[in-house]
Amino acid sequence: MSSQEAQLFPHGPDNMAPLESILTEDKNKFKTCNQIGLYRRQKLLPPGQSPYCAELESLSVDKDKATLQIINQDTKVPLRLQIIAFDNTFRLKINEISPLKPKYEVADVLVKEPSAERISVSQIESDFVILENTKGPYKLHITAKPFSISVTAQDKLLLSLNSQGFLYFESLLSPPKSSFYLFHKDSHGLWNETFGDFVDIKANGPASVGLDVSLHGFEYVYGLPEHADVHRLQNTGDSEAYRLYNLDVFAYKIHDKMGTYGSVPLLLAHKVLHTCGIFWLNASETLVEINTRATLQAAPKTRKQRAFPQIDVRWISESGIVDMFLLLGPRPQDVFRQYAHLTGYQAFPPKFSLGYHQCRWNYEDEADVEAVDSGFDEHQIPYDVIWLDIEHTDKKKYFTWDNERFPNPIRMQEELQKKRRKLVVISDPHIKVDPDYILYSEAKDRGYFVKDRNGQDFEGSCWPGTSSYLDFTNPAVRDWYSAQFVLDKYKGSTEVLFIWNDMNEPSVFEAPEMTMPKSAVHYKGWEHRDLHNLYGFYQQMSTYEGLIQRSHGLERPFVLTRSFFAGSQRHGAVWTGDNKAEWEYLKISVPMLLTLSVTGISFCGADVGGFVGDPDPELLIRWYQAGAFQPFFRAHSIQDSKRREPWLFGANSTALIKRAIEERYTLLPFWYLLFYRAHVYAEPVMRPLWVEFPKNPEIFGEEKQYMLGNALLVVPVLEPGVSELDVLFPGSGERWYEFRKHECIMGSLRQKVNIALDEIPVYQRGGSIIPMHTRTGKSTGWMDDFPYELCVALDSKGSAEGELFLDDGHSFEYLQKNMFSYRRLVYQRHILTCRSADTKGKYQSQSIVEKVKLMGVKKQPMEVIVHSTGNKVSVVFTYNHRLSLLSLESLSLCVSADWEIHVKTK
Ligand code: NBV
Repeated sequence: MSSQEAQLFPHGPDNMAPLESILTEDKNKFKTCNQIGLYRRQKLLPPGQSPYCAELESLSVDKDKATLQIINQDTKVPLRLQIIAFDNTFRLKINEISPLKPKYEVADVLVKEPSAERISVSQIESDFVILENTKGPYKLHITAKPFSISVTAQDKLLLSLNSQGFLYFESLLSPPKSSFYLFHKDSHGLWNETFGDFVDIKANGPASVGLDVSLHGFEYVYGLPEHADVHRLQNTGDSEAYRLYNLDVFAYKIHDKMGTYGSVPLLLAHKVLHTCGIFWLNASETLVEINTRATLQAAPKTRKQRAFPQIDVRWISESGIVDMFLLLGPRPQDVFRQYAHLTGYQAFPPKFSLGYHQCRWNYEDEADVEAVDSGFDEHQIPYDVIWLDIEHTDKKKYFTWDNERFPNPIRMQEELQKKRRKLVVISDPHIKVDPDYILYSEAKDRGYFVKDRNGQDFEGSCWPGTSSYLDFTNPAVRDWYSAQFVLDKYKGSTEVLFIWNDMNEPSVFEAPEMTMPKSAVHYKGWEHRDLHNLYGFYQQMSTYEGLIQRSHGLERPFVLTRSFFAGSQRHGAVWTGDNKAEWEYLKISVPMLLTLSVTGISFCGADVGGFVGDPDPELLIRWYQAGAFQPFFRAHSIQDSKRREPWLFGANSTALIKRAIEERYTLLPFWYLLFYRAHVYAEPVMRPLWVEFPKNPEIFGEEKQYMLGNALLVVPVLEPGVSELDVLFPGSGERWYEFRKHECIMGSLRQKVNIALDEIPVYQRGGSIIPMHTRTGKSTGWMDDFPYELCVALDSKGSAEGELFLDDGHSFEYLQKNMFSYRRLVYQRHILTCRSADTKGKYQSQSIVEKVKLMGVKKQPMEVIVHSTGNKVSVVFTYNHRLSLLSLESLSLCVSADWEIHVKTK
């Protein structure tokens, strides 16, 4: 052990003596904006005095690209602006024309270079030019002096860029000759920057970039995860800017704009008739300021002055170039598609991963795993996955097992497999410095670790003690790491083992802000500062590829990551890290997940029960009830917490937790469909109300309740002692039906509803059909052939529609061999039909629809007749007048076949 290590781990790294120092909630470990040099530098820029001018004579427009030179009048440094257009999106790239050294450009986040549509000049004058994309209604007006760009839609101003004059571009310089300069106090943080005891030496000097965008007519902006904060982005005013810098923030403070584990530099703006997105493709430390204001403008007809809202957004990044995408919608769904087209769609999760996950730091040994596993059977609670945290390894050497605690991991997994359950184990990116550890020695020999600024392998401390960090930005390292997951390489693994990537911000103890020093050096010589926010993205990417290779491209992987970037949705799931077992953290989980969801990451969740601390039974029950209706559903707790398996809180709590988990399992067909639609159409699974009710301004700020797909309104109980909830039923003319009690409530009302501890307030939207299972099994694997129930909720016109997606639940055959069955369910004019939604599908399910519940059927039917396979059969039904509820039971209709149910009223 080195002396530094001895200090850090007085009892050896395994005993983790310094946990207290690592696991502090000391915010001073992290910077505030004013402690960030690049922010201070850019804040010196006076507003409204941009030194940049566009040289319109340099404009060249070939068929799919416009190029223009812009020049800084003070420094005379010329920049090149490139504009391309596609699918109501403009991409604006600004880079130096003849740089001394190139600046970092993000690779691998965009799924491909977008193929540009035709762009042309619609007008050019001495001081401005108007460009248009021949396919869309949007135009770009470029003003020469000072340089600014406005985007209009049907001649209405939508966005403007550099209208505040904050375009900023620091070109890379040669280092100053005198080393004295490198080390003397540098208050602007140009060549060095101090934070506490840490000094950041900047080999390339200042490199920051910035740009402002004003959103005209907008009052609501969202996005920019990850912050433990409300869904609607707040004015930053004179306070802290939103920081996008991936950090390991243990027990993060809530309502804070500091960076946490992941970053998606996508901001969404919404108003009644327009939604747009601004995607700032930059992976270095980024700060975003938001200022809402109102300008006085003359109303079009009356010419009366009225306040016109505007949001000014300012993007500030440490390095790289300006690469901005304007996603112009106009509907929320268009923006989701435009963004997914660039950064990828949600990976289609294997079905098991939509079930319930049981995690703890740590399940101690094989006997513990077995006991917990059988606990679920004893209490007849469904669950799919048990998780092993860092203690399962031999001295925190990932891909190994602690032989004493886990002498026979294969047998353990076989036992799980018999019950159709899975195992997830952790695999962190830090690799123990230990020449006898094959992963370490091989990576070292191949030069696969991130280097320090002197060219040596970077060494930092983490769970195993001194560690080096794999350089996942190098494709060869990613390939090599992927290959470690192959079954004969990863000893003790089987095909039911899946992966959890933690600590991949990356977390480095005793380092500035507990992360990798920015001066560390990656593949091709890029500094860590250039790509910091991409580190976790790349690890998950490589893990995902590894699991694909392991199954020879046949099976869909499951990989959970803590750190993420734009595009991480392609590789699996994300969770919100180390929350606390407190009501406030349950409450904040909803807006945090909504924000992730609208920025492409549909498969997201928060630790159920809260990671740090011990929840009381009420909090735990309410958390299970909330978690069952959130996309990734995993209970997890810290090492020194009390055990928390669902049956440890008394019979009543067990029953309620069990019921919440069962609710999740009955709704699996619906979850599966929502994930399929996220995967194919980029529709968020969990949706803020503004996405479903984009024309109702009164709900644009709502974040306690949300929608699952377009059909279920979820109102989780987020406070203790609640017996009554104030529920907002959105949409005038909408009908809502209590999910289990079928009572109908009209939209556009706020209504008080009584809520007992055993109730989860969930409402089905009139006009929707929700597919469910009629009962639950031990795990999702037992439920494939279970019968279905269709919940048909009629709208005011007496119609409803829905879908059902079926495949084997785990392979890529739905994609490669059309082995899927995509069914469309429509209720119209008293007939429910089940037809194919995609005739390419070849999958034949054995399952049947056993029950159909129709809510909102105004009259008692005379007869109900089923038409299937050429037969017509009259079926038994019950009708409840008070609830207008028609129930059909004991049906036997094949889900993959075409059939009709006729409800005869006269
Ligand atoms: O691996 C241990 C934990 C893990 O349980 C947790 O979920 C992660 O967010 N990990 C962080 C490292 C230590 C946290 C204090």
